[in-house]
Amino acid sequence: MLKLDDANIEAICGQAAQLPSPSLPEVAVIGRSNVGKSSLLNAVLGKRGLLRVSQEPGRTREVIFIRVGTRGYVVDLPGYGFARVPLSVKHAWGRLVEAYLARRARGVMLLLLDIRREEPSPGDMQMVDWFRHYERRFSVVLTKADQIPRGRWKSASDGIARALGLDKDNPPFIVSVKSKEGIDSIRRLLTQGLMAE
Ligand SMILES: Nc1nc2c(ncn2[C@@H]2O[C@H](COP(=O)(O)OP(=O)(O)OP(=O)(O)O)[C@@H](O)[C@H]2O)c(=O)[nH]1
Ligand SMILES: [Mg+2]
Repeated sequence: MLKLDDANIEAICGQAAQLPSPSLPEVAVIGRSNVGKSSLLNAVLGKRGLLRVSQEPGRTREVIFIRVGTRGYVVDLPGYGFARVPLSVKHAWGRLVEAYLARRARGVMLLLLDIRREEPSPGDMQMVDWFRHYERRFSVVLTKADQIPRGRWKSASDGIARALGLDKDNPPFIVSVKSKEGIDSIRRLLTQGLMAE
């Protein structure tokens, strides 16, 4: 497996114009605010304090490019769906994330959803529409699996897969940074994504 711990933040972009043009493959995480994007990347990269984690939704407002060795980038995208922000901030978010997708970098997108949510939010559905529109490959990752009994994982996963219209051969991954469940499968996914030609 790729050595993932050689990971360092290389660029933080708050505006579309600051996004670097794509060079190496990128694996990017996106999802509702507070779903656990930054926590998952810290766990997968084995660096606890690399990205800020917070109780307070909307912590990550920029696109953060983390360089992994010489192979490529892992990208932490800002979350959506937090209620108490001005409309201007929501518009800025949309422009930034859509510009990110439109760059058509090689690699894969990881869409994170909280395993406790019974159905995808409008923001989640919008992301899937954008992935399809911009022809970006994506996988779904269900986070915080420690918060529901293991016996409910499969029905939760099947429900989300159905609601998002996922292919049978690309089912959701199930993870918890607390119990470490599924972290290795995301490391493998990342390794494959960063090897993409
Ligand atoms: N129980 C549990 N809590 C988690 C898990 N992953 C993340 N959290 C908690 O969820 C909260 C949000 O985590 P973040 O990683 O900051 O979420 P984010 O998606 O990066 O949020 P934004 O940057 O605001 O978009 C923090 O309080 C984390 O400790 C998990 O697997 N299990
Ligand atoms: Mg974050």
